Amino acid sequence: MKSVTQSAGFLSVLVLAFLITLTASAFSQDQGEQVIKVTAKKFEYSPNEIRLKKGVPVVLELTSLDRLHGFNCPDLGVRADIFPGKVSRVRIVPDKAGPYEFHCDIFCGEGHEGMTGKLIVEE
Ligand SMILES: [Cu+2]
Repeated sequence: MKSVTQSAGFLSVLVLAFLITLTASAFSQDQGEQVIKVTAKKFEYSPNEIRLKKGVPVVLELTSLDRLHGFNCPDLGVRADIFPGKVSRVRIVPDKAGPYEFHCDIFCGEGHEGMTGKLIVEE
């Protein structure tokens, strides 16, 4: 009986060690990757001005509050579909400074043409 208790104890130590390893690796993957949440809805992005640092990777987490929209920043070579109730992740490592416009490239209604924002990359 005693050995059953001992092996159960040993097993829980193993499980615990495994969980700690998992948590640690998930944590280290996030290190250095800033996450910026962006929401899209007719006909605007929030925020519509995003400041980035040249050479510093960021992950945009895009989600829509109403319908399908697009996110397109041709100057930085970034584009994604933004679905309602879903998170689309895009990773950007801006390699040049400047203001770059992004816009919705999926027709979403009368204000679609004005659905724009700016990625400002600082040196
Ligand atoms: Cu649109």
